[in-house]
Amino acid sequence: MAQVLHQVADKVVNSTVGDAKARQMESFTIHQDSTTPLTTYFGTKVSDTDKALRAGARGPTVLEDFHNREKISHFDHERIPERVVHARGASAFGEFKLHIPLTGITSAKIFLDTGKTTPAYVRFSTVGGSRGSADTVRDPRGFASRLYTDEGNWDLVGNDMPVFFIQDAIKFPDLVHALKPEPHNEIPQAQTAHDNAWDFLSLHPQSTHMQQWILSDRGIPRSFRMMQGFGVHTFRLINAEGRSTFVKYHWTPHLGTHSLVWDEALKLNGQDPDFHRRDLWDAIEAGAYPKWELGVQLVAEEDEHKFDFDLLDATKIIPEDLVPVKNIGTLTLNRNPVDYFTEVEQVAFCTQHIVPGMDFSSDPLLAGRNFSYQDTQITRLGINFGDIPVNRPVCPFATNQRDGKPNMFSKSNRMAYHPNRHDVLPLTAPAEGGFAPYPEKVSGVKERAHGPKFNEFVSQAQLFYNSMSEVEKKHIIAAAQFELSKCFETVVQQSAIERFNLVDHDFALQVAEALQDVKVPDAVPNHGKRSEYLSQVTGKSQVFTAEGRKVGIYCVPGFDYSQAAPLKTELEVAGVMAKIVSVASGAVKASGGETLTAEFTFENSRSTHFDAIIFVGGPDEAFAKKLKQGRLIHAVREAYMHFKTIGATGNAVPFVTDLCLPGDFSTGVKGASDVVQENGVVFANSLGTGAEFSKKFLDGVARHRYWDRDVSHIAA
Ligand code: HDD
Repeated sequence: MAQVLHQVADKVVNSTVGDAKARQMESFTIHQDSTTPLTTYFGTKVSDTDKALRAGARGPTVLEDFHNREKISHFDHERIPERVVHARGASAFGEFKLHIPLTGITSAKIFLDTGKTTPAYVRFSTVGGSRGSADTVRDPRGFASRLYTDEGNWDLVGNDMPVFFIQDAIKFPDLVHALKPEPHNEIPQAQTAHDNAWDFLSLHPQSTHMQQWILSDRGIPRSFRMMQGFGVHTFRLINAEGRSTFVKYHWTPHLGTHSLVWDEALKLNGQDPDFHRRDLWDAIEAGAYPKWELGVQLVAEEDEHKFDFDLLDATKIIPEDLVPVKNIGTLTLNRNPVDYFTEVEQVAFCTQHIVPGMDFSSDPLLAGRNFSYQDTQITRLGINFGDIPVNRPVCPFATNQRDGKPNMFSKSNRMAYHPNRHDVLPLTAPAEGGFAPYPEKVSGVKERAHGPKFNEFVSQAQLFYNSMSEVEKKHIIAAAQFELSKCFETVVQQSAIERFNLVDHDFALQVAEALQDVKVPDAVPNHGKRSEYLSQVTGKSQVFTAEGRKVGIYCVPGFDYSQAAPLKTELEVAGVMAKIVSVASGAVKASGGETLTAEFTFENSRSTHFDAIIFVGGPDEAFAKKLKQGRLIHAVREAYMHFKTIGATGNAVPFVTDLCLPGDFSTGVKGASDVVQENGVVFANSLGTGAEFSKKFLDGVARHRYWDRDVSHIAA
């Protein structure tokens, strides 16, 4: 009988707590507390870590101090190269549950077994900025997901936009060199608003469609929790008989797909550069676990050529109007990492990590990625990056790969080759779960070329622009004006305007209003087609909910507890994170002596930290006067300008209505206890109608923004 040796068997802790990945990670976690004395790396107890060993109190420091040398030397090597792109990111663990099996489409068990809960991991990121750059810059967002399936890790390394700038991976170094800061002075950080970026983009017609996506509100998401994710490429699913179906993957957030406004994004870059990672962390800590549906667009092999675009072209979507997205499972993120460096910085995604029942298409962008990711992990982490806990599969695994640095596991198998005399690590046939590539028939001459449909660049850019609501179009125009106005060479502006003109003449004309030196060419036809699914304002699959939103309840000390406390509870019952904001953090006293705990202060936060704000009234005129301070006036005006819902109760009402709705409502509410909602300002003199107030306020929060505000109620 063959001697069966297991090469690397993970010590999965014998516990029922958490899923298989959590238990595996726990087995690699070092716990240190007050019972563990400080030692050197090699176990010698340390009695002083604050003063180096010296020859006399004022004498030279001696080399013999091994603790001093170990400490400084380790510190000197603490950093690893940051990711060349997507350097800034945040992650969470979670789980995936299938609810609709893809029977007959694939043999991948992850898509067949609805009874199974699969451990999951997602890293969200910006693309262009360095590790320490701000979160709310205009950029695509990475949405790199990993499912630790029973058949190996499946990495779907996508973005929050369904298309990409380029069609062929050979152009990726050029793209990144152009988008990164200018090489001579490394300015600007984490932005595409500079000459090289728009020079590259306007000289590459293939980026025309992606330009629309980054200029649109998609480029400044409200939250990682409110972003779609897309696999971008066309992949394949393979069934047990070896039949292939083309597939595009979509992650659709339960909280809807929502964005910041540009002014808010700019301010947040300074006020809270960690806005997105904090938002994800806080939501998970609060138990408000973000969820996404995994959707698939399936195209039969024989339908490959029935579209007017090429399925292998990553600058094209398959419009949902043509092929519906079928949601098949739910991803929930429910666990924050324990240690950022080991679990986020060292996660190594690879597009080539797929499992049996899946395969690639011949998309030339994907082919290059399948080389690049493995390659970059070697530079970042070393050849044994697969041994790092977050990268290890939870299914049994064993390879004949050996050595390399550092290598932490002793392998008892003495025959690291195949075949061998004891049949250690036998191969597995496809029927037994072994991976089998799809036997695609290929033929052709060796040439540097793409299919003819790759040469059409404008149609889907027009489709995107045409599908936007008026307010979204305004945002695209403003974004394009901002970006190009930061390009200092007219040739770059001119070239971009000419490209924009091919998308839509009116769009180009409006962008050009902010650029003195450009000439808009004559109009070219726009096909006028629209998609029902692309707008974040009117899109068919858009979700509007107050759940998961953050509301600031502004309580000046001496506030009326009976107005604030029930409101906080009602908001929380609706899934809102309701935060008290006051002059100082900690317990804030109400007029009756009761307290609420302030997590934010008027000075350490701004209205930008919240999706909506509420001002709570107090007992008398003296209290009402206290509201009239610069910081609070600014909060109201800023929230109003950012189209957010603003609430006011009791005698805080005139303070808010005077600022937001001068004229009609300057004296507050018409009927004493009526709840009024006027252009996103919700107010009630008395909270006898508390539930009605909460309902109207929550309806406003769910709407996301009151977009029509910029044309109405503007103070003269
Ligand atoms: Fe990439 C990282 C997404 C094209 C080369 N990419 C990276 C990450 C995401 C994407 C989300 C971060 C992974 C993480 O969180 O660790 N990349 C995309 C998408 C693309 C794409 C959606 C187009 C559809 N990428 C692309 C090409 C190449 C690369 C064409 C190279 C030819 N990408 C890399 C990389 C990175 C990376 C250099 C940097 C760090 C890493 O891989 O792990 O290899």
